[in-house]
Amino acid sequence: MRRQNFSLFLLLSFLLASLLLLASCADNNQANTNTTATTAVTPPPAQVLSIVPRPQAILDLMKARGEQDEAKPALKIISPAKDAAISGSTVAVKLELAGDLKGYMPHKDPATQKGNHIHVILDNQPYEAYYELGQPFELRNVVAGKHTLRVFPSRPWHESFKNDGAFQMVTFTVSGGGDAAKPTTTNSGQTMANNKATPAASPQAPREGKDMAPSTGGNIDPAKPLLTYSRPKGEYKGADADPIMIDFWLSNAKLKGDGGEYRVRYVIDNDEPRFIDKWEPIWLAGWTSGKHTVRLELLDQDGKPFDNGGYNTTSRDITVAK
Ligand SMILES: [Cu+2]
Repeated sequence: MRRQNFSLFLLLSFLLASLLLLASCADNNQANTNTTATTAVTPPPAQVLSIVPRPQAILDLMKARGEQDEAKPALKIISPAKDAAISGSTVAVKLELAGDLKGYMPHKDPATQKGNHIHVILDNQPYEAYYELGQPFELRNVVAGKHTLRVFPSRPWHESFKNDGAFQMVTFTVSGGGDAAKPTTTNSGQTMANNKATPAASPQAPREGKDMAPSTGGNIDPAKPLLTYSRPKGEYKGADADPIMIDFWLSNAKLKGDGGEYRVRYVIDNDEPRFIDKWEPIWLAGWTSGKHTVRLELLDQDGKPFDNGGYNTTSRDITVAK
């Protein structure tokens, strides 16, 4: 009995000592331990997006541009012609710009690499910027099949003009087009040259254009409501990353806040859906660095997605680097 008691006493003493030692260690390391625990447990800062007013930098730009933001540019698609049959993988886009321009003219300033431009959309791919209308814009590596082309004028900060006649759409067909197995590329006219059906008879100045990702047109009804996704797109850095503008073109439909029945639903990173009820750009602030997805959808009077050839629901990946 005595022996047992003594053993128990020793054991308890040892345990107590150990606990005290542990406690003092914990005390000494508390700052450390806490930091470690916090980083391990707490998720990265949540992204809380909020709508903010049009940025001052853009307001200043608009002021400097005089009255051209009140322009009513009217585009006409000269090429490809409506329902044109094109052989070969390169489609030359030619546009005519008219209307009440108030000084609006697409052109890239060599110094700033910015300027008014046209957004050119093949099928439902991200738009390409087209600056110098004096020469055609080449859609390269276009695959065989039916395609749609959508165009509308835009400002240097990529906000579209939304007047009647600004937006144009055409359907055309390509035969003997580009290689659908070819990955999306962005580079070099060099690769292009190999693709071209016709050998270059004479060297010509490099044209604006783009190797297009493989796609074909949706079965679209040009008379029905159509939501054309425009922005955001691509990479956003530094001051351009906050806020970021959402902008789109709306055909044959009026939003609720404009006296119609439709709504635009937008979903960022599969977060809770939000709505746009007036056809104008919105600016969202509060983005975290990294990849994000932006989805725009056109909803009918019952709040259901209104389909038109698969174009009225569009998701894009963007990258934010702050
Ligand atoms: Cu743009």
